[in-house]
Amino acid sequence: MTTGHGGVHAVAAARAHGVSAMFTLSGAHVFPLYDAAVGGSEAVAAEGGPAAVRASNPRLIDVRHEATAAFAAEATGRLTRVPGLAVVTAGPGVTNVVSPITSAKFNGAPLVVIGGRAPDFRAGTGALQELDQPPLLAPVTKYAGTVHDAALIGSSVSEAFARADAAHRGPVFLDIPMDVLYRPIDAATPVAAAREVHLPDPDLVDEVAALLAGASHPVLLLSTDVWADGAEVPARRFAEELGIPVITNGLGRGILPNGHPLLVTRARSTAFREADLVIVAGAPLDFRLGYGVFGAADNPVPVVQLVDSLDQVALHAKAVAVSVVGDLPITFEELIDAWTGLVRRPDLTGWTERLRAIDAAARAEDAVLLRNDSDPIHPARIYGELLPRLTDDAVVIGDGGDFVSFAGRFVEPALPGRWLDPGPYGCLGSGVGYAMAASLAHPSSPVVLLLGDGAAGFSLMDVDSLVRHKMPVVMVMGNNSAWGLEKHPMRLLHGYDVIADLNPAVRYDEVVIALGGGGERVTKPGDIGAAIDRAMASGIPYLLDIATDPEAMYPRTTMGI
Ligand SMILES: Cc1ncc(C[n+]2csc(CCOP(=O)(O)OP(=O)(O)O)c2C)c(N)n1
Ligand SMILES: [Mg+2]
Repeated sequence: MTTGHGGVHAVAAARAHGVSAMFTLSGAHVFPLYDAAVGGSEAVAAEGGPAAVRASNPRLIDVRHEATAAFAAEATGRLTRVPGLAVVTAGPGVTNVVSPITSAKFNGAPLVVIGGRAPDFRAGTGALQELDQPPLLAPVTKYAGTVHDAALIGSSVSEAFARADAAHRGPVFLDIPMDVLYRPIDAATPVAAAREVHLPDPDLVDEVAALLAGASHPVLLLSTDVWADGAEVPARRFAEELGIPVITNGLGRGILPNGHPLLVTRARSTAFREADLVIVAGAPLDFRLGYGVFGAADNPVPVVQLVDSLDQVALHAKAVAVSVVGDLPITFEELIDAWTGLVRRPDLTGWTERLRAIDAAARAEDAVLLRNDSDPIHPARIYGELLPRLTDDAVVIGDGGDFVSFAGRFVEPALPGRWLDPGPYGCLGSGVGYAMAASLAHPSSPVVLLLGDGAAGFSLMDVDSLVRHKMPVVMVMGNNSAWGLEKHPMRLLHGYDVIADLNPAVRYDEVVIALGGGGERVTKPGDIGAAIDRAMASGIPYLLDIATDPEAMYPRTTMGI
């Protein structure tokens, strides 16, 4: 039994689901949630202040823009595989988190957002910030609703976490009217039920094995949901049993660590063009995967999809031969069994070696770019200096356009769950929130945030939050004084560009210093390495504002349309 106002019941439910942080920005509509997080006024009085009682409760992480709070909660779900929690005040607090909630939807990230709401007893009379919020969030959540009964707060919040964490993972929004949230009540203490198990259809698993038996040029793509579903170990074992070449993307990066003999990410276009079977595990068949068309458009390569839930099956991709729906760890285990049971198992050595050679050649070309000595600095040189300084446990986060696209090409993580990009929704401004989540999830690992100068403008004020919460994020900015990933495409489409230039005189490093962090501006390629060393050794949020060549654009093959 739990006794107290609604905040106590909501926090008890969050705790039952393993939540250890509440990302938020203050608002009176949600004070009871803070009160519960610090243990109530008696505990605060006994402990001599709220800071002292934080340790045994979900830690309150307060920020300067609600978007940062919700991005941090989204990234917590992605990195830790425990749903993240953001709490925002009524009205503008809620409307400020529509973009991060949508990102969570696109990323299959387990996220619960609790919003304040004007009191029910004032409904329709014009109370401050009164807005019917769930209809705004309904299209971008798995569920959006209002809790009108104080007795149901605990069970509703518990249900919200269970829904967010069920396949296919995603965001859930609840708002609680202020009078309901403040009402004291006794209710059963929520318990988190075990996740439901979804077994793949064994006949479909056999069909995949049969397709593999007949394929001489198969390719396996490992993506975000392989990590999200906790399938990284069986997925790697499956790849190694088959000797199948592997490409990774999203949070699937690192499942096969850099240097693994089956990892042929840099031979991706040849692999997809010449494949006779493509197995896509844990990713939608969207623009990043050519909408599921590999090989010749009029005679595409058969595709196998391994997904965690029925709504992930691509209905638009005509080349899909089999879609296996089920928990991905079980699916991979059963595929290993089916494969080892085959009478004839094709030898993939020649095919894998061919792709490895192409991958190695591409990396050798990269090595030249990474040493680029041009002045102004080419963005690739920044990665040339950064890569040897990244430890295996480093978390690398990208927020920007072209500068971050280079990262996608050059940074090959050594461990899974250590790479965060914005995902297919492509929302700039997620970086500082994502970095907060990484600092909490991996407090002893370096957290490196790669920032475009344009992207930085969305959230740089929240470096103040990094400083206050002692999160020593290393920010590496590729500053081309432009919205590069718009400037170059506009030139391509229109022959000129407009409103794509940013002010080259802005000192982003000084902004960070003013907020209590450290920073410096770098203009010479030879100075980058030592500056990264200083940033990593500083122990504080530190921004390297590295002036790069505005003309150095990322060689893009798709604009995502
Ligand atoms: C919220 C949001 N607004 C606008 C865009 C469109 N957009 C995509 S990339 C980009 C340019 C990013 O510039 P910057 O961060 O400086 O990186 P650069 O391409 O210059 O390396 C813009 C404006 C977006 N993706 N998200
Ligand atoms: Mg830029």
